[in-house]
Amino acid sequence: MTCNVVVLISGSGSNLQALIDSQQPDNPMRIVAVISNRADAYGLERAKTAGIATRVLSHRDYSDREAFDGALVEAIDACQPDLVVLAGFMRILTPGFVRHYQGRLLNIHPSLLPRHKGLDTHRRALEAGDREHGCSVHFVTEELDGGPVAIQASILIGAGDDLDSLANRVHEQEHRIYPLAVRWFAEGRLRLAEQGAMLDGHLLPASGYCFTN
Ligand code: NHR
Ligand code: GAR
Repeated sequence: MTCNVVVLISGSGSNLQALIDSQQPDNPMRIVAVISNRADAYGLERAKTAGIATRVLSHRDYSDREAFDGALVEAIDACQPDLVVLAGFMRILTPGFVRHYQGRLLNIHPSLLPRHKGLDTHRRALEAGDREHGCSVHFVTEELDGGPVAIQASILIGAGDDLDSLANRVHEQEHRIYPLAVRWFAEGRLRLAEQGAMLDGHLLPASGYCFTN
């Protein structure tokens, strides 16, 4: 009844750390491996410190996205995970990869989806004059940052907020909602249905389960 999780990272891995810290006896989630597409990702050190197996697969060693994703699938499936978690993973995944893990692939995105899909979200929220910003955990589908949202956390943008403060405040929320979403999935409470994300047998709204701050 443990839920084996493989985490994909590209960078600092603070979300990975939050997931590591959530591994408590009462949580059925267990991280079995961390895979990075960058050898210098600090998250690899975090995993090693926690005694978790690591692997580096550099996208530069492959001729195209299909080849990289094929190797990635092989590395992931060798761990037989129940769930694959993108935690600051910066490579867009091919439709074949996404289909292979349909319903068991989660991402955390630093915006209130469907606003600000893609990169550089904090800057875009500031430049748009948004009053609210935040982060979303969503099931990954073929549409980039477009899959059904499971949980969202919002914050109010203050007059004193700049890029740094905003990123920090959103990160704090990420570290709260990602472990929760993964736990819900591990407990069998959260799943992807044809109509969208479901929690405890009920269809969630398009914005997912919402925390406002
Ligand atoms: N793949 C699919 N198919 N669908 C999603 O929803 C995905 C995905 C892969 C990653 C994370 C996503 C985010 O939360 C994610 C969601 C990378 C890029 C990107 O443009 C965009 C969105 C996300 C992640 N990556 C560049 C690329 O060419 C590389 C950028 C870099 O290396 O810094 O892959 O924001
Ligand atoms: C997080 O803010 C995450 O939402 C974002 O990258 C950061 C990774 O931080 N993800 C994306 O932008 C995906 N394109 P971390 O490595 O410290 O978890």
